[in-house]
Amino acid sequence: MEQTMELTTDQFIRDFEQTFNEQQQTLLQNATPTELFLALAHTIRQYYTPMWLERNESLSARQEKIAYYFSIEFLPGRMLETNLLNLGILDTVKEGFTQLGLDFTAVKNAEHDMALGNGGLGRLAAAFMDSLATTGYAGFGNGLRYKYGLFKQRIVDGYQVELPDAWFGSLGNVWETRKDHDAVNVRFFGNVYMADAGEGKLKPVYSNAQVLRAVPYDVPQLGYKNGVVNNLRLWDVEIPEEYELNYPTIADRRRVEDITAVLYPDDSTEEGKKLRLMQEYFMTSAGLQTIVKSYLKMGLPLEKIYEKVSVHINDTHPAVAPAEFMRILIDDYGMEWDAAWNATTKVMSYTNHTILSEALEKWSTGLFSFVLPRVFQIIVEIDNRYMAQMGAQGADYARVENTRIVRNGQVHMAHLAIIGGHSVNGVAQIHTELLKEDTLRDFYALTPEKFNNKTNGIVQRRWTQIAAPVLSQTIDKWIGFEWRNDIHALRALNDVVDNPRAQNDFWEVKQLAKKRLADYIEETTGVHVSTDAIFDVQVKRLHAYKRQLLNVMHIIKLYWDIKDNPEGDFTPRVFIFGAKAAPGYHFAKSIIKVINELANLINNDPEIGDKLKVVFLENYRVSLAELIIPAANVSEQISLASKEASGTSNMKFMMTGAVTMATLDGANIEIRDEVGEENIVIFGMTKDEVYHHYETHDYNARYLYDTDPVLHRVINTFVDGTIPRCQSEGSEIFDALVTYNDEYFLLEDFQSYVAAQARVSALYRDRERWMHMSMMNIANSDKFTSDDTIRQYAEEIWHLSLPHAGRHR
Ligand code: 26Y
Repeated sequence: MEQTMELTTDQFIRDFEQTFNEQQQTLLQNATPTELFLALAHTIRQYYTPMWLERNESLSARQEKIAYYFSIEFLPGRMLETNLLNLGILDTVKEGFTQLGLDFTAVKNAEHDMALGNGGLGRLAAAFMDSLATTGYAGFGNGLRYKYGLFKQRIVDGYQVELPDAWFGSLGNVWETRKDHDAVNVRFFGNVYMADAGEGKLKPVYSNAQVLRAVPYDVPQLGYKNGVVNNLRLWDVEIPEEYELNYPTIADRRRVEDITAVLYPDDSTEEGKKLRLMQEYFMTSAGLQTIVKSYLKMGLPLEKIYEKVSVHINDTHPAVAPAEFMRILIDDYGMEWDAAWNATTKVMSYTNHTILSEALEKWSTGLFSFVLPRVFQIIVEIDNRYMAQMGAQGADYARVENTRIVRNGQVHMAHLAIIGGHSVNGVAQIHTELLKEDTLRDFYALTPEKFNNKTNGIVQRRWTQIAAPVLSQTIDKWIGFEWRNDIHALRALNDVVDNPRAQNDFWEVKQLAKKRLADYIEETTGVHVSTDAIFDVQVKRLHAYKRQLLNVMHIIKLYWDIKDNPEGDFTPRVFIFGAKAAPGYHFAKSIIKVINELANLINNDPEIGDKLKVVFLENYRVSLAELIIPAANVSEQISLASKEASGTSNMKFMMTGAVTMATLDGANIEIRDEVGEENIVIFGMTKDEVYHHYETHDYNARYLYDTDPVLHRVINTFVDGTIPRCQSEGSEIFDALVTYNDEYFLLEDFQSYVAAQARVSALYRDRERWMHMSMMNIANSDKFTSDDTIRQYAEEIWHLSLPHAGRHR
């Protein structure tokens, strides 16, 4: 049921002016956008605070079951417009600003992105927070309050340079509230032995442990027009007063503060070892401790905690949770092992986000037992009991051995998450199938009932109503407003995809978005791009498996086509890239350098002119995505089949009318199923073909390089001096592709990609056909709403009921 705040423009202006005067003590006209932003944010806080209090009261009065989403990343981006939209007062506030003669856009841009995440996984966690509040489910987030978010990327001489992202800087995070009374202690290091506690019981005694204080900061998560406010709890570290003497110097204190200082800027491989393990345990332990405490306040028996609490483990980073939960139940509250284990496995569930086994975290037993001695003992006990139980059931020995937690001197975190929980899910159909048949096949053979799929989703409100307001108005014009509250109503657009006037409207919308992006490109890079060209976009983390390099190879092919035949009939294209590379990922950084130098070469060649432009936009992040994605004609989703678990930007492009250039990977497959084969451009190997190569070892990149003259020339371009200033990067790429046999099969997919791109050019020239495709994508994008994804989590994994949301429901 829709419920918006009742707020007139006049009332808003009065509230805003009063808050501003109290805070800033200057004249509105003299205020900077940042000062105005702060005053506006505080005005909004006053609006939602009563709802927040009431939500907490009603949840505990009703003893509602709560799901806690544990994630080491949350990537909400800017919150101002989302909060206004969800309160139902975005238009009122914009109107108020107009009446006050203030520039709303400048104020909204003054908010720094909250970038406590690397990419897809963190953005998904933020989307789920929005959707939990919007659907009304009691779902709370639990993470870390990093002082520095994902690094800020600058491009200098074509190279990526990383700068710290001091996102809350000197202003603080305006949305958060510190909750001192919920602080808890977390222990690391030291020795643990078991002492007699009487009645035949043992209790752990710690010596020389380091005790740190975990202090929560709560960030409200507002539901869309329903009065619901959920909670995202982020933990910060402090030194407990009673231990201050242990940290006499500033350097000592710094080492402690390191635990919440930075988000690891890596989305693939393990890194940072000890500190990262400490981060993971810190947020997991602090979160679980407060969850148990607040459960006990209801006066219910601890053995039944699973009736009121679910804990979700987002990827392996919080996967210590089952062991830590056991520790709390047994050591802190005196529960017996069997009752504790029964409760733990019913509480815990886990999502896997990758089939790349190198991204499934493992810790050496030496490090783990040094940092977390008591938790390690518990893990060993869980592992022993698992072996014994499986043995007793007569399970296949090799399978059990492959699935155990402690093996070959390593602690396998995914195994702990699976054994210690009742559910494991992948994030797209193909990904879940691959987990079952490959990555986690032994687990699937032993406990098939735990496996399920939950295809990812996106907060569609952000990608239309906020990022694409003109598109949204045009949708209103053709099908009415209902889709804003019920996204499935968007399907009504299917009726007008061939209406010439509608096509014209949607064409104009895209042109406007392209103009907005073209202006930004000119401002930030100095490159002029024509909005008559196809805007062809690939934005995502830089990773070999995502194959930005395949895109580059196609661009090189086009470059030679034009050079060979400057007068030829050519469909102009602007290729737009945005991508951060993990600071230690050398190859990824080389690709960035090559893209930038190739861009220089092409953009400054008068013979090429407007036929071809290449742009690399630095510092890709959520707020930049909001500018780029609605302006795309073509969405590049070209990962090697089987490697991209799902992808989520593919869904955002689809919904704003881009046509997807796709391999049959991740959620691309489900996008094809929604829009139909004719409204997406598919190319490349299938996952079965890829796996066939793995099984037969028959792939020969050098043979392809030697025998295909086009490919030969394209690959030589990396090393023959055509692209200036990147000799070493060029030969690194050459070696990866030819000498080391092309791990991600770019050469094999190249011709099929080139042909698919030629199809795109031809389709774009047929405007009716193109607009049909584009509008079919918008019209059928409702399947990917994270509201529905989260409903499935809530019903099928967490078993939540839908509480009556808000005051007026
Ligand atoms: C181990 C550690 C260094 C690490 C840190 C971050 C490992 C993984 C990650 C992040 C992974 C990630 O973002 N995965 C993406 O998750 C999305 C949401 O499910 C998927 O759409 C996307 O395909 C997947 O790559």
